[in-house]
Amino acid sequence: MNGHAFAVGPGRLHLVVADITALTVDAIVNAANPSLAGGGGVDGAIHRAAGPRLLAACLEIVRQSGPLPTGRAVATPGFDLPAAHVIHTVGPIWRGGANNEPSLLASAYRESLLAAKALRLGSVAFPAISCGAYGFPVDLAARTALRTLRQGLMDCLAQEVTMCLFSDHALNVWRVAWGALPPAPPAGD
Ligand code: AR6
Repeated sequence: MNGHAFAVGPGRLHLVVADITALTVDAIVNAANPSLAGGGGVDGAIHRAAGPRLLAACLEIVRQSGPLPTGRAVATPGFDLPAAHVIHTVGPIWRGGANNEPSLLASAYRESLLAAKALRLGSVAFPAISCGAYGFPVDLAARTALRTLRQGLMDCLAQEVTMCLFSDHALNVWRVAWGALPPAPPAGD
């Protein structure tokens, strides 16, 4: 698999090109919408690969708790996927950048890591949340996501975090963004 790995605190960040539905990790993250009823893009691919029990589990969550707000996350089993769990999150729709989009995107990553931590999972793979149908500029998404994932690794929310990109071009954008990330603030700040 084409990719890179970087040590972050006690953990590691991987940047890879892959179909996220094929990854053997404890959890894959789904870039869902608030209805959790499936959709296109990575959401559709995850539902197809997990089988119909995933939709039933998602609809039950929405029946009990209502639609999933943007920036929040919830976990289900992975059913027919190689990953044991799916963490569903909702990224922001890009509306020009003045509507809190970066902090909502950071929240989607952070809340997904917190959901993984609550289940004591070690390895989590993310797609490029909001970078498809939701139209988030990829370079800003990469910087926002990578800063949040770096902090999550330093906070020991997971041990192995994978950014699963869908093209060599995307991998390169994310690799450059990782290299250009400003240093992390010292612990305690
Ligand atoms: N593995 C990894 N990445 C993928 C895969 C895959 N199998 N398929 C697509 N991507 P999107 P969003 C990449 O549109 O922007 C859905 O309909 C894709 O190239 O899936 O958060 C939901 O139901 C892109 O870089 O998610 C929502 O309504 C990234 O995944 C809405 O779209 C995210 O693209 C969410 O939009």
